[in-house]
Amino acid sequence: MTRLTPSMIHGLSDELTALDRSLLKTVGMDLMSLGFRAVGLDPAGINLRDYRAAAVPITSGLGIIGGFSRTIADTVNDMGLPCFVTAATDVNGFGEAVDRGADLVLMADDVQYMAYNIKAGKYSNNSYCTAAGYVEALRGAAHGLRGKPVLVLGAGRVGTNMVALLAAQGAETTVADVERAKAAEVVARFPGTVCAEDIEKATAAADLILNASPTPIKGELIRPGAIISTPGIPHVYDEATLRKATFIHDPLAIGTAAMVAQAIGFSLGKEHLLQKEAKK
Ligand code: 2YJ
Repeated sequence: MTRLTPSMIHGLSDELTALDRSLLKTVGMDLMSLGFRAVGLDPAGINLRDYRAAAVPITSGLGIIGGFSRTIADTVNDMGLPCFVTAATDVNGFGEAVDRGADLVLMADDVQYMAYNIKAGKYSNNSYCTAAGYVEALRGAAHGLRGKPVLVLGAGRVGTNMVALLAAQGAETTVADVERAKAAEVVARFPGTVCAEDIEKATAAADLILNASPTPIKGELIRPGAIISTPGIPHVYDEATLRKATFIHDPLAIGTAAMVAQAIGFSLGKEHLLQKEAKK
């Protein structure tokens, strides 16, 4: 995940209702359902009001990003899980979260963004959950991925997790990275996936794209009617490009929703697992 800036975060809290509405329309799920389904859990029958979460501001490294913890807490609340921002930061803030009865603690430094389930003693990781959230969103928007060609741009941590998830779902995956060796390494790990010979040609031919690279796709390369599920930041397109394709993007909420879902899942029994065959 690229380090977010206050301007990337500004306004996200006010857009959560619009995000839920747009997700329902494009992927057929709201943010809460998307997060749970992304990590293989059935959102039905999970009462998030039974839990409490805390977002702890972390000052280490490059320090606090204005609005980061508040936006996380608003996102978690939007999912139906009560979440507060601790007044204290860092280790002291973690102590405050425990003292105030939090079950989950969300916190990020410059390297790691995690949701820690205190009772289970396990944490969910942002790279995997971001990949899972955006693959699930693409699956919803495309009405299934089995047997369908999908292009993954970027063979970093998020891209690699996407390829693994697509392989498990039986998609026909092509991987592209400006560092071809990185793409080749991922392809070697997941038999059946292939490396793009020419990134621009592969992009122009793709109907389903997961963009886990730090570069927005050139507007002129986007095929009309394509579905582009893109955690990558920056994500900047002109109006004409936005009309040409379906874009699924949010700088923070989708990854956070999947992290929260996975962290809650550490406390849930097997009866909450989605039936495998239900995943087209
Ligand atoms: O608490 C704060 O306000 C800050 N310490 C938040 C820092 C947010 N961290 C990032 O944006 C990192 N790039 C996260 C890397 C996650 C890797 N998947």
